Amino acid sequence: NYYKNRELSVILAPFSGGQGKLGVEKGPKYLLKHGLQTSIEELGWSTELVPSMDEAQFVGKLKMERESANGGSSVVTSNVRAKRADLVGEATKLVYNSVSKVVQANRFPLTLGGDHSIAIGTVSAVLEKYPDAGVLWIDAHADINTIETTDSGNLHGCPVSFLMGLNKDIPNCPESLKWVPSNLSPKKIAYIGLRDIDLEEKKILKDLGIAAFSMYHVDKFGINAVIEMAMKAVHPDTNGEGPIMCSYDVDAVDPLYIPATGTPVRGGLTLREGLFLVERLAESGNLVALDIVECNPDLAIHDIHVSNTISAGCAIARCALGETLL
Ligand code: 5AB
Ligand code: MN
Ligand code: MN
Ligand code: MN
Repeated sequence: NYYKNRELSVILAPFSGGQGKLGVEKGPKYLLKHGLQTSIEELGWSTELVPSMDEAQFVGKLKMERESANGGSSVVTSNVRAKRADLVGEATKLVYNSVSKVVQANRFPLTLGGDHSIAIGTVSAVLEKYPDAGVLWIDAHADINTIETTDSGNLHGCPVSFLMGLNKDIPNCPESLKWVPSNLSPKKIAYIGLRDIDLEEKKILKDLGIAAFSMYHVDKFGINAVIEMAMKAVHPDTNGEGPIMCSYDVDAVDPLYIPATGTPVRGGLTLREGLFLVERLAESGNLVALDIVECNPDLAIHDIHVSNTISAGCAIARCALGETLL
């Protein structure tokens, strides 16, 4: 069991530059306001808060960037298609620094996003501490677009390609992201929840032989079989045993339960399936790190959408940390 001393750091990653909708930077604040830290302490963890970056500073930069784009004078700041790569590089490096300190001190990093680009920082820091760790990417999307294949240019759709170093040989790969150690092997990631994959992403998943469990597999085999197949896929020699990091995009869960998110896709996990996944990881005793990303309270149409989304986000954290284990 990797976290028997039950010391945890809540790392705040209030960054929204990996996509175009403001509001996702408010995720950490809302999750904390809902009592996340106290409820984790009630589960027997000692906790601390780690603010990895200055939220207002990044929001300011994003707004400036938007105005200059609207002004039309300097629309093209670089000749790559990745949007705001400078800010994403800066923010993810800050997240990386915070997560590195936390894992090196043998504490459990719970990182609250922000958009999913921040996983560039979390996963690379966790893999430096646990080189053998498998990554479970819970998401409706594969997030493996390269800077060449991305249609939207949004880097929250690209973190896995950076973690694997797939952009290294592409000319004009943004300087700002060259710090990424790219220490994730295609053999060490498994997806659960997929249902909106771009055509070129599909080709990458196939070519690299990546374990990808879509909603089709969840329906066909059931969520317990899928999580066990995923654990075995990342730890084939030890029958699924070994350190696991979970990067949890809340859009994996159906928007019926989690509506306030930037890229909702219908036909997702039920709330129970979404919680069972992390309960199963808690039970395994192998979980070494967790991200919860893409809660955007500003996208809610009704107040009830905010509380549904935020309470589900908190429940994911609590279940992953052992709340429902007897
Ligand atoms: B998320 C899309 N594949 O590249 C793209 O929410 C969506 O972190 C990416 O999973 C969704 O823009 C990114 C169309
Ligand atoms: Mn997603
Ligand atoms: Mn799409
Ligand atoms: Mn994602």
